[in-house]
Amino acid sequence: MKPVSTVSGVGKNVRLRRILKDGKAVVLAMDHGIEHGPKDFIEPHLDPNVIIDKVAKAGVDAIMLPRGLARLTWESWANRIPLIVKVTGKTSLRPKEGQYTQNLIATVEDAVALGAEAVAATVYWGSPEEESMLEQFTEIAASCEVYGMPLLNLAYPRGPHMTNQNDVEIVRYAARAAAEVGADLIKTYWTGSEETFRMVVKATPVPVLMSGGAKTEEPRQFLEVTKQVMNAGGKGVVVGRNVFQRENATEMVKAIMKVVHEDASIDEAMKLLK
Ligand code: FBP
Repeated sequence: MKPVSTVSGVGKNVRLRRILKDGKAVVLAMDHGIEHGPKDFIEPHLDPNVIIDKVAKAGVDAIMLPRGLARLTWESWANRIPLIVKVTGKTSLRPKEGQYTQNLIATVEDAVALGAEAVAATVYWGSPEEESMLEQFTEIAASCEVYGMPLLNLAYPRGPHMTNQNDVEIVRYAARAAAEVGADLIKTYWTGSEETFRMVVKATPVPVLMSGGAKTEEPRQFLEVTKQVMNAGGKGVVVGRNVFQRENATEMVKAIMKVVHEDASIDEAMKLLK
């Protein structure tokens, strides 16, 4: 007997396929204006429309924005790049004690209203605020089920007691837990090697994307990590600073796309940056 699909289940699949067309994706993350402040952007990229246009030209698979930024920039991304609305956030201006949680800054309904293809929400797994973050995530997940909206969890292990948040056992615990509470996609930390990242992927029954991290000194270093993520069975990357802190953001995205979608060698991908 053919399995029966729910209407919202179909909606999730349709939207997911608009992002992960071949099962893989390169997503531009640009919530840094909230999370870190404008200091994260190089001068020519202070205008978000400039960077959105540059990554659209490279054919990036999706863009992750907070609600307000999505609203202000819609003419740059509409009909060019699938939108993921990040519905949780915090600033780095808060006191230290407040850094272990994120607040709701948009709703799933906002994402629907904006024409988004997915919603993203952070959980700081293991944080002193994990309890309330999980309640928040559960409510977001429930709304996503209603609207057929795929849900990406930024699965970030974090807490004052954590000495190494990139430790494979901690990262794979967070990624696995995220899948178990209903995430359709996971974005999590690089664990330092292909071998350990494979352990994360194996333990996680939904696609795992690597979270970019601070800009590497050379573009090649980021491409090398991306290559290892893909070799480990990862389904792509969600990257911010490694793209928008470089003037040649279009070429950088093209190079990352080449590794993710075409299994290109680093040398081949580097040719796009020459
Ligand atoms: P990057 O590729 O620049 O690391 O972006 C990923 C991201 O999760 C952003 O979505 C977010 O703004 C930032 O990192 C948060 O970083 P952190 O929590 O380490 O301050």
